[in-house]
Amino acid sequence: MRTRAAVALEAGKPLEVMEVNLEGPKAGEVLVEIKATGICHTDEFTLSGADPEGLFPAILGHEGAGVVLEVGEGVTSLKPGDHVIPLYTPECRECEYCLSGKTNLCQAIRSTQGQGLMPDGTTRFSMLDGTPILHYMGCSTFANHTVLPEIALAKVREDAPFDKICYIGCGVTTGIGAVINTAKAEIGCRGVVFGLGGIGLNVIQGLRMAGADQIVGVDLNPDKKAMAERFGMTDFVNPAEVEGDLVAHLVELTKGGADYSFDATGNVKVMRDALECAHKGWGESIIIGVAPAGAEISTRPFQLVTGRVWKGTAFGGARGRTDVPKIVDWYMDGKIEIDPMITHTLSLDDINKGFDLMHAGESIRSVVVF
Ligand code: NAD
Ligand code: AHE
Ligand code: ZN
Repeated sequence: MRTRAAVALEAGKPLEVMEVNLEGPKAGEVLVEIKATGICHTDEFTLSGADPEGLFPAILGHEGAGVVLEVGEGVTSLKPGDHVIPLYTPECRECEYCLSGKTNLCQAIRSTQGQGLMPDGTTRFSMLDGTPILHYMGCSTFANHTVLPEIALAKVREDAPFDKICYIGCGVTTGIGAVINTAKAEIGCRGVVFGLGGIGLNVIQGLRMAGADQIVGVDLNPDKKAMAERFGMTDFVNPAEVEGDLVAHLVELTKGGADYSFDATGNVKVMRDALECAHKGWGESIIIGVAPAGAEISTRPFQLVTGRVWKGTAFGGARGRTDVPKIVDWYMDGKIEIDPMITHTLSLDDINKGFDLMHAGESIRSVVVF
């Protein structure tokens, strides 16, 4: 079939919206009509050329929601008409990682996914002249139709609006999951969140759900303050306005340091500050941000010797097929909020405006509706 997609032809260039060829689903695969997709900073990171796994030409996008149109041979858990959210972290429930019970990082298809290919080592997308186009994070949601492995789709309820629940495909689950699954934050804790964008706001929302007493937000952009307060931030710190040392300021503000701190910027200097503002003896710092190729984190080992813990999280530690339908229920039941964070809704033709808004710091989430 043919479909319309925004294609990343090369790093650092705007996406090009065009008709592309899409082959039907092979065994174990599912054809999905994407109804809406968010634009995450990770899409921008890969498009910029900073991603060591970035390959071109590719169809980016990993924060989508849609409807199953067709299933390949052997697919048993989904049928045409089902509403689904694509999962860049699949859940096969069979690999060593899934069975460990210790991680959400299913490895069943990770190697081909990282090469922009389906599990059989081929791509379903091509240009009209036959040039192959690679998949991205196993999702490629910047296309009106895409093909995914069955294990990379969460089936969700049919009354949930696509243009909101697409955000659960990455930002919402990553932020809330970082608090609940990775930090396992407890009632009465103090949290510090660096970066109040599409992920950081969901960390704030997660901390509020967990019953945190203090939620400090740190961002260089003061325009992010109001939205963060709406989601539960109790104190705002703009590093550009702090006189003296930012870490010392945050330790004082939190009366000894954060029980849990989170980096949602992808900046390795910020990651260090996040670790070092964690409480001596027990504070945990969770890295969410994705750093460019070649970037490395550093700190004095003494920071860890004296009890701080450095951790990371992918997709908020969520097991997608199990947890994502529950998070959709939380949204539909009013336990979490999504709507105010979706600041812009765009057509596919205008997708590059979503990247411009992100660069300008004017959006939280832009969502493309097909
Ligand atoms: P975003 O662009 O919406 O937000 C980033 C925020 O960080 C902005 O508000 C910006 O002003 C702020 N910021 C930038 N530099 C800063 C600094 N030095 N100090 C304080 N604040 C600063 O991005 P997003 O979509 O929220 O993504 C955030 C990060 O999380 C990105 O690196 C993204 O790739 C990553 N991410 C990781 C996962 C995961 O599973 N680990 C999932 C999604 C996104
Ligand atoms: N490809 C990059 C790393 C990108 C990365 O860390 N991706 C996160 C999800 S970001 C979603 O917005 C992730 O899930 N990582 C785990 C994994 O297996 O990819 C690089 O540096 O090579
Ligand atoms: Zn993302």
